[in-house]
Amino acid sequence: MDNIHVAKLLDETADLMEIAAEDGFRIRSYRNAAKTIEGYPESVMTIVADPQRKVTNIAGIGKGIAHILGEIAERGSFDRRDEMLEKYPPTALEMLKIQGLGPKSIAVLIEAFRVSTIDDLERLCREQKLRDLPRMGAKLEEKILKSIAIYRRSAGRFLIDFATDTAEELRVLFEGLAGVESVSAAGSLRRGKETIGDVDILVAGPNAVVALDHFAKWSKVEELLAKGENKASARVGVEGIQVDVRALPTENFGAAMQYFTGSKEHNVALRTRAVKMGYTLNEYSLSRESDGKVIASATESQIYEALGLVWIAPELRENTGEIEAAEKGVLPKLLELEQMRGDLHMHTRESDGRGTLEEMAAAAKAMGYEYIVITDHSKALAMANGLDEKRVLDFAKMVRGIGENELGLKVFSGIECDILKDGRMDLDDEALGALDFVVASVHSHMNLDGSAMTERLLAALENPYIHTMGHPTGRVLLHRDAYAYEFEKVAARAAERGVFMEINASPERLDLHAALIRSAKARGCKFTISTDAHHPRQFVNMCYGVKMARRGWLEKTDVVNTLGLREFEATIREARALRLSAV
Ligand code: DGT
Ligand code: CA
Ligand code: CA
Ligand code: ZN
Repeated sequence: MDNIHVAKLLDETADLMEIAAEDGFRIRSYRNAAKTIEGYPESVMTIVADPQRKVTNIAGIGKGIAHILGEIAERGSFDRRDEMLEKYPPTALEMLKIQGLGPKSIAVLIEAFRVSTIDDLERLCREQKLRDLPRMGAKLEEKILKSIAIYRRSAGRFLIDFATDTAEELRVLFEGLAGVESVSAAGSLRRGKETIGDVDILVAGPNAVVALDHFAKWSKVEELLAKGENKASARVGVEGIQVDVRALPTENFGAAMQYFTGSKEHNVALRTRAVKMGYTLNEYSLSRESDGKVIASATESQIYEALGLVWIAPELRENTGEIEAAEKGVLPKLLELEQMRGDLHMHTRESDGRGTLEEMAAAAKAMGYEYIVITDHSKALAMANGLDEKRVLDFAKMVRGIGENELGLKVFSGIECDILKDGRMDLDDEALGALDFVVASVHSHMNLDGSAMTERLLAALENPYIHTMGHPTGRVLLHRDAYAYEFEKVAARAAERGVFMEINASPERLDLHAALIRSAKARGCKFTISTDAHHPRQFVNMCYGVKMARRGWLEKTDVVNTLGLREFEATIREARALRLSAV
């Protein structure tokens, strides 16, 4: 059993113990152990099995957890977990995924109505039964119904970083097999869509079918769904993500890549165009209708060119104007990951991050960056130990004291300052003015009505010290929808004020999404792309932010942190000076 699976058993048991309102200390010890095990570089089960070694040598694994790990090694479960599973249906775990429903409420609902499924829960809310219970009301019923809708919509979809890692493991598995020449992801993953339904992998070569055999025998396959002559599908890993692997000869690779990359809408439009030109287009080739002669099949470029188009980047293939632009030769020269020069939103141990300033700087340097901005939280986020004015001033002074080459790249002082309910900033002007760069974000009162939220954000934009709007819609993928407001109005005002829009590259957010990026650009906005890293290893998420930017048709010149250090420094200073002189 791999570490992720072991961690999941512990976490689930902790969830059930929470529903049972058990001792918080014990629950926390399960959770901490789960976290440790999930991030541990070596298989914990291997250590358990080795009589020469002790799992208790791992920091955070005590005797109690070690005993549990022994049970898991023996029979794949442990007493405590079995007890809890007897007491509560496994669907209780599913209900915890519904926002607004904590373990306490679930315990009450199970007690009062014996609810055991999401369907039960939905019915109870519709029949307005929850409002009769203590501390529950009509508002909660409404909130739960909304969360159930989000849950249903997102069930069976996965975050892009997880899907990317799965695809990468398969690439490593297939590449180098005799008879395999190329391996590539297709589908929504290749288009860089923010969530992924299933992972599509294409394998080409004179004997590409060997990949299907290797796939079917892969240790991570939980359930083989189908295996045919040139395709295999399986559910993979504890999470059960579906993977489709297709094998084909090299001469069809381009046509297959084009077909299986999609989107469906793009393909329909392209096929219509082919038919008008007297061709047929399918996963094997672009061919002449009259005599079946193959016009193009080996590469995507050949296919697009034969259709009178330049090659269209996968991120653009959503049939939102890309075919027309390719025909006219006016596709954007899309932003590239290598063009990013810095990261402008990150947290350290000063607030809720896991690394020190030095550790973050070292990891950013390894990304090849010239500069970073440290942006811990402001005081309104008390839970995250946000900074008050005094700590901000001390921090700004400390950062100014760092020598030019001391950390190998320039570190700017910054803050992720909360936008309060009325649109004021959480820190006074003196503190904000002492910092080089300010990200302004909403973290509270996210359910204001649309017009109040619009007013709130417009008010925030009047503050002369802020540089960028952090995660501008507040969505959390698969969990929370964007908060409601008039985005166009806010974007237009941001453009006037010279305040940038952030594209938050965290795979859980990817906020802004493509359509909003295009809308903001049309209104004159510039953008920052940042990872919001809470750990040194999260800087690599920049690639997902860049994908989002590309899906929003952005070029290098649209993105502020593609600038070299001196230009970037001048830009953020001048933007603020301009706003101050306009006051
Ligand atoms: P997903 O998996 O829901 O995140 O989204 P996709 O786009 O990866 O969808 P998927 O896996 O069903 O199919 C991959 C691509 O293959 C899709 O974008 C277009 C193409 N494709 C697959 N089946 C069909 C089909 O029956 N008709 C058409 N036109 N295209 C298809
Ligand atoms: Ca797919
Ligand atoms: Ca698929
Ligand atoms: Zn934030």
